[in-house]
Amino acid sequence: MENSMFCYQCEQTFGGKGCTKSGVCGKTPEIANLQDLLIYQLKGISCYAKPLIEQGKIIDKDIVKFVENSLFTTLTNVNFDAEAHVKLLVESQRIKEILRDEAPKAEYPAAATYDLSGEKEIMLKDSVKAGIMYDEELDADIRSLRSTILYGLKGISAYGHQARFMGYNSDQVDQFYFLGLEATTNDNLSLQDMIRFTMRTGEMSVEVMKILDEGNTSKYKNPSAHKVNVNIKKGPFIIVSGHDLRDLEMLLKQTEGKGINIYTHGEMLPAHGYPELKKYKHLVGNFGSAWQNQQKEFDGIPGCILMTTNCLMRPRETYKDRIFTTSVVGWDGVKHIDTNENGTKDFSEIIDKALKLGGFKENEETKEILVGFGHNETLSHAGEIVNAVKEGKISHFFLIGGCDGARPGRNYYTDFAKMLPKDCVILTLACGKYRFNKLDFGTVAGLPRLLDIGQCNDAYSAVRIATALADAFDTDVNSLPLTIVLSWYEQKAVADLLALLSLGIKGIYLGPSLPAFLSPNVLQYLVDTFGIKPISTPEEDLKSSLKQAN
Ligand code: SF4
Ligand code: SF3
Repeated sequence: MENSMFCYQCEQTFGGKGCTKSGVCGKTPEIANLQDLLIYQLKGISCYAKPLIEQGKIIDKDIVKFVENSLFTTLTNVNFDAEAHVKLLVESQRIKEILRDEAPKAEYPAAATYDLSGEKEIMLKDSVKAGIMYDEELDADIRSLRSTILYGLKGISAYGHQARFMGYNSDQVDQFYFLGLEATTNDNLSLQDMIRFTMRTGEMSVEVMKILDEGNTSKYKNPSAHKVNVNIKKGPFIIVSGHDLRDLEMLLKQTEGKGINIYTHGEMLPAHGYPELKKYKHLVGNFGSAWQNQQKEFDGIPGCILMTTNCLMRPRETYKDRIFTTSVVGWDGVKHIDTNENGTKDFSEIIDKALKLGGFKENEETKEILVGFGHNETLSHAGEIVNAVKEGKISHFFLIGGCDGARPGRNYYTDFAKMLPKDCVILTLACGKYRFNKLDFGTVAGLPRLLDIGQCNDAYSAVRIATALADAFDTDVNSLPLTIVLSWYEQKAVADLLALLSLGIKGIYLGPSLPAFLSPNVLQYLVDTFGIKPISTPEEDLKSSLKQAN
């Protein structure tokens, strides 16, 4: 038993069905099983929290934070450190007991009444009953919706964590962690109830992205167009990966005047658009490409890497001593930078290491790409865009966004972008953009044809842009000449997809493959209700999206 596991939460799941011996992502059965048990504990905590919320009680923010951090810890490519999981598990029992004492006396599900042992061996044994497939009798569609809600919540927790670190949160979302988790263990809920909870998860995803946008744009001001060098510069350096802008800001402050160049990596690229971040002269450029190439790109580099969120892959020995993690990210044996009591971080160790490593020896020729087209910047061109559409200069908008990944089928997104007629505008977000963001798409009606909206959480920005355009054309988002082509990999993309569905957005193309956790009936429901289309070939999908618009 100890060497078996079951996980099907991400797109690269083994055989398109489930990882059972070890994770394709590098997750061991030990980590996978500890994660199952941690989720089980969160469900138990939520069973006690729910009646308290119904009585009008506000759940302590430290408990909310714990649930949020724990959910985020179990998101794909975040934490691979067994000890970090054991610590969270021990804390989960303490919290469960507090809420158990406060909650009204009643019958509670097994996840609530279960008491965790403090020993890892017993935790691992007990984790069997926390497995996704443990209850063989469970209706396949209910299991599917429970998983969908849980993965949506994981995505939400990542955004919630990022916002909270800046001092922003939504009480509604905070409460929903408990209500959503409780729903995933509540045998009395019907399929209809579960569908309602799934849509509610989407609404909460919109809400958390909105709060995060508020945090990012109030702290770092609205992104504006900015050219970013994607080649390297001579000198010591630190590469910052992940999504967390506040980590980047703290590091920029602490490296000022020290002769260290800071590069963004992966999902940190949009940081260059924010005025309060791009003002730092030593934020010199963007390094590498999307997450799945990190082992090759970081191999033996003469500098350091800071991972602020996902996606972390198994570090090769050639850079294991120079990659650092922070927040909920972790890998057994990799240096972790903790948060101080006052919420700040001390980056001196990574700074010293970067200086010691000496950095790149030569400058490469500058090559620039354009970022910074969040809702504010893009909509500052709304008048021109609307006129260009009316004059027939722009025929169609394509939002090609989402996660990147390792599978060869992902060339679809490159081919698709390349194939678009010259009078089409491409909006993009999240790390899937690396499939085409270094290509030159030129301009249309005086505007760049490729507009980089930002990170995956900036799906909120995309929604703002689409809604504003719909208003300008006096129509609704579904009637715009707009096609959404989503690539998914991990659970933030699940949260993003649910967000779009909860807003009633129809006809989304989804790929590169469909989630293994969608049962045939649940998938059919999504197809029937929202017209979700699995991607086929770029030629076919382009033809049908342009045809539909005419
Ligand atoms: Fe497999 Fe993805 Fe789960 Fe990793 S996160 S174990 S790759 S399904
Ligand atoms: Fe990428 Fe991991 Fe999803 Fe924010 S960094 S999108 S995959």
